[in-house]
Amino acid sequence: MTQAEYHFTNNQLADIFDNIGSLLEIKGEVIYKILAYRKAAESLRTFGREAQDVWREGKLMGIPGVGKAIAEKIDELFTTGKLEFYEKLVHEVPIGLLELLQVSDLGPKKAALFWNQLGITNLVELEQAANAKKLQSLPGMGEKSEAKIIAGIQAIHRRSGRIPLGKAWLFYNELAKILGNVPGVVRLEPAGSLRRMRSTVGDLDILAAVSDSEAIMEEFIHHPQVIRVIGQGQTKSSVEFDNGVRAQLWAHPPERFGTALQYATGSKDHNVRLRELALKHGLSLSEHALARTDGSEILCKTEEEVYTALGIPWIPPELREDRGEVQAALSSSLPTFVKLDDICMELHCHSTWSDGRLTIYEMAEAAIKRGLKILAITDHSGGLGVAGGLKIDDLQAQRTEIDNVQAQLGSRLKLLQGSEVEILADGSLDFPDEVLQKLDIVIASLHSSLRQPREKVTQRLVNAIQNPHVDIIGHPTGRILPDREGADLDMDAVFQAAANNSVSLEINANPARLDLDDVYARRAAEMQIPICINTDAHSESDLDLLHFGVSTARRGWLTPDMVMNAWAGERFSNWLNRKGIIE
Ligand code: DGT
Ligand code: CA
Ligand code: ZN
Repeated sequence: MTQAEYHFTNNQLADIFDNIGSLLEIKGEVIYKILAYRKAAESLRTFGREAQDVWREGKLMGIPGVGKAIAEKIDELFTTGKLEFYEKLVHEVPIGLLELLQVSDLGPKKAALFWNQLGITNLVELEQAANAKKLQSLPGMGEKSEAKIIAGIQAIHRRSGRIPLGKAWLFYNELAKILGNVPGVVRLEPAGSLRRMRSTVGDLDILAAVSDSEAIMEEFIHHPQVIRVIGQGQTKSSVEFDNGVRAQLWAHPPERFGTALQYATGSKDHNVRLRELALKHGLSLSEHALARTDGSEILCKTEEEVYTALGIPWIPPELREDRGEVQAALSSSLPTFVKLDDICMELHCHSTWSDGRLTIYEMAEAAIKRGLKILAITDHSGGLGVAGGLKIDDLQAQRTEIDNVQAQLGSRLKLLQGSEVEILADGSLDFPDEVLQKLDIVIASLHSSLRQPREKVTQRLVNAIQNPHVDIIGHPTGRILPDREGADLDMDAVFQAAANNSVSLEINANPARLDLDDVYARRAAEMQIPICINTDAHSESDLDLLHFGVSTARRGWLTPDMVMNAWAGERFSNWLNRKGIIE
């Protein structure tokens, strides 16, 4: 028997149950019911398999935290794509109230209070009421708590300005599974800053090649997570989701998909350059069409055709920021940029010896699975009590384990023993030189006292770079996207020191970091500083974050020659031995 089946990931199911829990709590439902939804959500998020597969086996109730009531709801979602209970609930309790819960220290009780007493149903209304000083006279509230709410809303505005690339990417992929399957859709591609792989994304741009856009537009605006439809049309619709993400869907017929994709990918400044170029060729380039002066259109199915019509080779999306790429294309001097397949080493990862989840052997197998040839195990140093770090005495035992694993692996993968050694607040390193000297590779990183004054924090990094045993500076600025700025570093001084000592600077591929960023990476590479791209993996799936780092490198115009993880073994070992220190 075959029947229709709707797709939901575990995270999407969990979001629904979390929302139900919160809405019930605002409604004033008894606590055990609320907790049941929360528990199911939590369990789904950490469950190792897709709930949909378990459902097909008829074993939903085998998932921890999933009892009969929840299993029935999951079943309803998979078979109908909807959940009547949820729809009814949303009818009773406005879903916009969930936005209120994102304000720090604002729980369901207060959300219920604002809703019942003032009729507030979303964040915008809450902000208006707070600014009009209407909250302070409510029971349990006061001037202070009102001011706190205003500050909390402002923090959200700052935060929700841009979405970190990692989140945007994951969410796009979830949407794409649904939108790509709408009948009639020939192609679906990300566009905008997401396709250019900017470290943060303002809104998602999604482009569909489809002759009749009605079905896909309907699917888009009725997606279960949509909380607001901002605009709606045949070629473009725009919505906001309950996770704060805004997205635009552009639909164009396949015969002009290339023109549309080129336009929607941007950046705006790149497009302006192309338009100038088009004019020089007696053409006009717009959102909809590439046309000759007589008005006749040049249909471009692919982007390559657009660029060819303008007399230049296709330019990779990551480069389209008007940073000289059009000029380089015109003079045929665009180099071949590093790509995922070029990377054959991971030089920064953690095992169970510190805070990683996999043993050294498991990490090695995971690396082999991904085609890597060299893997450096770089657990945290724990000399001065960094949580979970290795003590000096542990290093010998770890070396023995690495040797044993190496013997098992044979020539499939070369393991290096390294350390991610902490740069302490006073600028010294967490391990003494005689310990560092025995390691195959040393990463020095800042994790604490990032807010020191510029001179002091810069000097810490420069000291580390000048240490004869340090090979790499991990995530150099220490930024965390989207909120935590990096240390106030004098990057020129850092780059100069790195260039003088041939110390590598890392592009940390974790999308919460992407540090160095594209602009710094480009400058560093121009100064002949070897760049490395590492995932800093703490688990197997972290290794799959590599592409974010590679895209950042491409945005920084890096060629394989500039990226150490793409070097041949001999060049790499020569560099490791650059100071003539034999390990
Ligand atoms: P974002 O969303 O702020 O991270 O940045 P983008 O680059 O995704 O920009 P967005 O979403 O405002 O627009 C998507 C694309 O549409 C953009 O990359 C290029 C194109 N576009 C938007 N506005 C204009 C415009 O005024 N002129 C031109 N030529 N292209 C535009
Ligand atoms: Ca965008
Ligand atoms: Zn690390």
